[in-house]
Amino acid sequence: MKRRTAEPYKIKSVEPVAMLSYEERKQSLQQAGYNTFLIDSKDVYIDLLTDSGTTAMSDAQWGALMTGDEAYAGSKSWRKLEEAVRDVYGFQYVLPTHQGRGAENILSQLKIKKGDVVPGNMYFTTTRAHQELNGATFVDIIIDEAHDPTIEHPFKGNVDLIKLQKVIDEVGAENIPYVCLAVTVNLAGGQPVSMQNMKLVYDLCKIHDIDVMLDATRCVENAYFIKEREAGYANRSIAAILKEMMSYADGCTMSGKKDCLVNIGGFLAMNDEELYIRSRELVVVYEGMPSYGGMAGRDMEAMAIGIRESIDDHYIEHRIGQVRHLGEQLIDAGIPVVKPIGGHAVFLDARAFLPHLRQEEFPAQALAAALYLDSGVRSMERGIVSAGRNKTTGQHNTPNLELVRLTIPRRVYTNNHMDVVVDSIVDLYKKRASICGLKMDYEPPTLRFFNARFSPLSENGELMSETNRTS
Ligand code: PLI
Repeated sequence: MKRRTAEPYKIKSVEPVAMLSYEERKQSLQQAGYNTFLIDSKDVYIDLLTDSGTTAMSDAQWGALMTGDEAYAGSKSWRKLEEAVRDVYGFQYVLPTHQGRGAENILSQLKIKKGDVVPGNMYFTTTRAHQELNGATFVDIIIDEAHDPTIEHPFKGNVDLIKLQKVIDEVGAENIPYVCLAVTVNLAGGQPVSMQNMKLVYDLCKIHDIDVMLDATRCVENAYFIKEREAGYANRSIAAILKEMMSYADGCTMSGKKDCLVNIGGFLAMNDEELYIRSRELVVVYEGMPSYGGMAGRDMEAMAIGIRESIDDHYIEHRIGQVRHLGEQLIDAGIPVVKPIGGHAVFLDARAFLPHLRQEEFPAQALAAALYLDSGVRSMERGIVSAGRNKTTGQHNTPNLELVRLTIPRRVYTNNHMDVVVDSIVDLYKKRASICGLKMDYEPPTLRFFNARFSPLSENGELMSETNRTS
């Protein structure tokens, strides 16, 4: 018999969660315009909206908050953070930012000129927004398999080197400010990039004198998949794998709110001194002094510790295991999900779940709303709404992947919570034919998924049949 393992932590402090009735959830959903981003957290039972900034900190991190040095300049806490980033990731120069998009803003402003092309392994919303705001066009160079939720591939986040070479040939290396390589790839389903692929991308870029900038937001999760799946890495520590990954890049942007195990913060890191000096100037303009960059001293203390905790082999094994605990039960129940199960979330395939809906009826948005209505579980649309509109034609971008993301906060929920989520989704799947599409009543001009409002397309105004409804 396979021996079971449990969470590698004890619970020291608890936060009660809301358990609303069906009628109360219905009201909350209507008030939120059927957009899970707009539901108040007090009305949510299990919150799988995001793994961003939702981490439970350790006792060591909470303890360190008291030691935060809140000096405006030259904070001791900053030095600890800088040292942790250098030790764990290996980049020479580090600048703090208030979160990941702060680093994306600075990098994009400094590297991009109007008309440039930024190749990347699938877009991320804020990352692409900053590239576009600075006049670049994003080109997707991820392998084709990443766009098909049913294909099992151990490294579905890999770059297709032929696609990358083609972009270089077509637009010229001088018009490619950098290649943006995400490890893991959020919108592909938390899928990893192999070490071999990272090295090949780096080698190709160096031939053409193009920088590789990592989106390192979930790099520790990526390292775990390399250890598990790539020949030659099974006996290497996560710390060693992570260092090697970073050696195939010129720098990175980081949202500390994910793998750095904190609730706020980020950084921009690089090896190029000149880029560092220019970045430092912009940090002062947008973030604050280069010794706090939008973070309080106590936040930097917590992040310095979180970075070191994140490379603990037991922590990361449990983390990926919990995501799998949810995902594999759904697969066993015949629920269509993105395969293989990725690092930070399980993604429901809304096209396959609700085949009676057209993409313009926002199937993933409707499914996320239905899940909340059924059980108070909050998830997130990652499909046509998140993809926004084409800059030139004004039409909806229509991604192949029309997904609902069940994102698992780090160290927050137990596997019992995951089981409750499974039960709700299995019940919903039985009555999926009764779930109707949505129409968009309000569409914000940028990053529309955050604030868009919807209503059901059914004649009676209900999102789904109320027979067999939960209490
Ligand atoms: O939310 P920020 O600004 O700290 O980080 C932006 C960001 C950059 N890259 C990637 C891959 C992300 O996933 C990311 C933020 N992700 C969020 C908020 C999420 O819910 O996935």
